[in-house]
Amino acid sequence: KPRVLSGIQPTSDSFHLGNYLGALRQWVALQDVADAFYMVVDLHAITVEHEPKVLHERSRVSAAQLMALGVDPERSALFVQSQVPEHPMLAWIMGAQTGFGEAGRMTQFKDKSAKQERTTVGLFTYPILQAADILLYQTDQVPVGEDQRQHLELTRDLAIRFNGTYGQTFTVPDAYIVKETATIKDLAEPEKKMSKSSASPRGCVYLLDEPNQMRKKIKSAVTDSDAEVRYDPERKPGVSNLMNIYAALGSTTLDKIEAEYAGRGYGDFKGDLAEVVADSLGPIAARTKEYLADRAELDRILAKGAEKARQVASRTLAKAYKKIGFFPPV
Ligand code: AQP
Repeated sequence: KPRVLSGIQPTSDSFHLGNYLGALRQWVALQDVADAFYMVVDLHAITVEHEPKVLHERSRVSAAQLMALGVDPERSALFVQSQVPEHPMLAWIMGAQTGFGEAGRMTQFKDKSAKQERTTVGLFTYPILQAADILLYQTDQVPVGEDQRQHLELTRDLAIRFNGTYGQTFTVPDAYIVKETATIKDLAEPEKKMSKSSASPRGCVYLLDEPNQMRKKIKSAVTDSDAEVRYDPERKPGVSNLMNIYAALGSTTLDKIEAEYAGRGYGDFKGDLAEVVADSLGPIAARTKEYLADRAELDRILAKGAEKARQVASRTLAKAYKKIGFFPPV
């Protein structure tokens, strides 16, 4: 079975439709065919401003949401990153393999630091920690959205470089990106990716939104003036984004959608999509709440996941320590 690993930041109260279609849906599906490790990456979340109590709670809510979406802790290791100390330990080693200029080329750092008043070194070295996250598990495939492609390339480069210098140590991972849903766009500004930090809250459908809120956001999505449901991401980014969402959630194809709504305008199309979105995502909030009702049990599940993760992570770390000339971790 291939080894799969991915992570998500607990930086908001709810994940959104972009997280779901770009990554989380694949997490759930891959459990059937892979040996999966999924984590809530709280170490990454502290690279931007945060409130400790809120972070702590969001890590739990994030884990509960993942379970509500179908991540099964019996089959996959589900854990919180900070409970596995091997992550920052390997990150230090990987940092020593990374060129300063190489790290400086990461576009996510440029984008995110431009939005911050105060930029931390942690935000700069974020992709190096991410490389360590992935390499610790001898990961074959990393299900992520398109915005993570550059970080995956860096991870591959670092693995190849380390293996070349010190001898075979890490599996070189591949990004697992589903083309059709690789970048879900903001509903209010369809030239940008859907994001929690989007300017307009109307542009982002949260998984924990009330179904009516979801419907409203879909119905008020920005489209264009030619009233034709046709796939053309260049010229019709708004409509094309909605079509991608429809195809993914409604298990249909772009061609079928075009045929179905030919000559009918946007009203019918948006109305139907609003129902598809509300039906698919609506039940997640209640299921999340159920998992949150027993916090002690949730914490136990996460601790068990961390134990399972450490068994693999500690083996890889010991190997890397030996290769680089360190004494073994005790
Ligand atoms: N719009 C998107 N389309 C497809 N995939 C997306 N992902 C994020 N946005 C989209 C994927 O979701 C996973 C988790 O991402 P993260 O924890 O790094 O969250 P993020 O990138 O911080 O999410 P946001 O909303 O984009 O946050 P901000 O506003 O802080 O930048 C990843 O696999 C990511 O590719």
